[in-house]
Amino acid sequence: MEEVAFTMQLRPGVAVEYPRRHEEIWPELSAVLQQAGIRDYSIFLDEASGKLFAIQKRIPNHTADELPMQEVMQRWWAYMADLMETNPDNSPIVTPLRRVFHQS
Ligand code: RM4
Repeated sequence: MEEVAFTMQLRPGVAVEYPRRHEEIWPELSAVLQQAGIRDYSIFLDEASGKLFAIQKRIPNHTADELPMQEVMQRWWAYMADLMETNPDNSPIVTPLRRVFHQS
């Protein structure tokens, strides 16, 4: 399985609200992520900087590239836009990370 990692950025002062909203993640969003082939998805927070580190696995032939077209994804991004640095379409600004070490 492919594994990808990326960063996103929180706005100041939302380090309590961001995890709170994810504790109540919408079941329909979880289902869409699952259907797109995303597995083992974690997001970590660097409290000092508000930087989010996300890591996820993607099954072969995943459709993660089609997630931005999904209505529930767009609705979640609009809901989260007050907490995150975003693009004009409300999607979070994502910086892909390059793997520089791995040990299995
Ligand atoms: C994040 C952000 C990501 C989404 C996760 C579930 O806050 O919106 O795009 O994949 O939530």
